[in-house]
Amino acid sequence: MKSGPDLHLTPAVAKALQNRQPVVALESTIISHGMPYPKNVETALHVEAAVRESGAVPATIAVIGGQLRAGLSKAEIEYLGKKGTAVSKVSRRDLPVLVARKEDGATTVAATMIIAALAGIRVFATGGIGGVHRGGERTMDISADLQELGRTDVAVVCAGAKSILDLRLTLEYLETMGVPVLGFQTDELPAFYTRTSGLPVDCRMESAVEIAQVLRAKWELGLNGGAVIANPIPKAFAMPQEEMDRVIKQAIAEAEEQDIVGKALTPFLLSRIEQLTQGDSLEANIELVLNNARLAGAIANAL
Ligand code: PSU
Ligand code: MN
Repeated sequence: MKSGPDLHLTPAVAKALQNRQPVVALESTIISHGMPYPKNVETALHVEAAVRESGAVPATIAVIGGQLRAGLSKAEIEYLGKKGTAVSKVSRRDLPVLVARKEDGATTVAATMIIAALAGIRVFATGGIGGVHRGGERTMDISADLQELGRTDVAVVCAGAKSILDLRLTLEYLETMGVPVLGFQTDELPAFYTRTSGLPVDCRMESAVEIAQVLRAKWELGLNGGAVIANPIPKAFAMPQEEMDRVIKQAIAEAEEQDIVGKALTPFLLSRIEQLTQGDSLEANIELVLNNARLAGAIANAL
């Protein structure tokens, strides 16, 4: 008996892939768990528009009724955004359960990469990736995103990672997994809200074409796995580092006090940071995702 994954593409995505036109994958946990309603829905639609303006087709990825979806309708994006954290957050380990039970889920970077790769999409834009949490050497809280980057052939355009994580350990883990970390017009890993982290990327890239050449070389060599394309937040929207350091410290302390662990930790920290900065961080978050969508579009075009 032969059976494939229950993968469903919208007609626009299917047509673009068939004609070898550029497609950019987008994740859905950022919609349900990463931002509050209604800004999350508004942003998801603006990000799709930004991908279209760059000449690529957007494919927002999620699990709906147990179906793996590449491309969502407006109504489906609205549904995930409105339901918020009541939707399951789906990483690699959660996918089979949702498929078997025919349930809905919002996909993390890891699960989005898996579905993108199944569909044949090679470029994916988001805000920030998961990583090794602070104290990870003790708690072993290491996002499944990092293992996925080590095995699944999708390039992830992001603004680095938030310093809710231990960025030094995150880079060490990516090195171990053989994941290139390419800085777009920067020598440093950006720290999401800020353009710098004090930590170097592996290699600075000047253009989308140069990035596409590295990706092509990687995959032609049979080196499985993804790449991190680190794109700093535009200067005009960067946040003051001292303020973010203070807010992140407080959010982490509260999570420890309340014993928040496992998959609930990252969403808890994200929402506390947003509350503690009175929404300023949300605006920065929106702008950096749009910026990443445009770069991903350019890379997909170049590929
Ligand atoms: N970091 C952000 N915004 C996000 C996430 C992380 O700045 O929305 C989401 C992404 O979906 C990412 C996931 O894949 O959280 C990582 O969760 P965890 O740390 O539980 O692996
Ligand atoms: Mn975790």
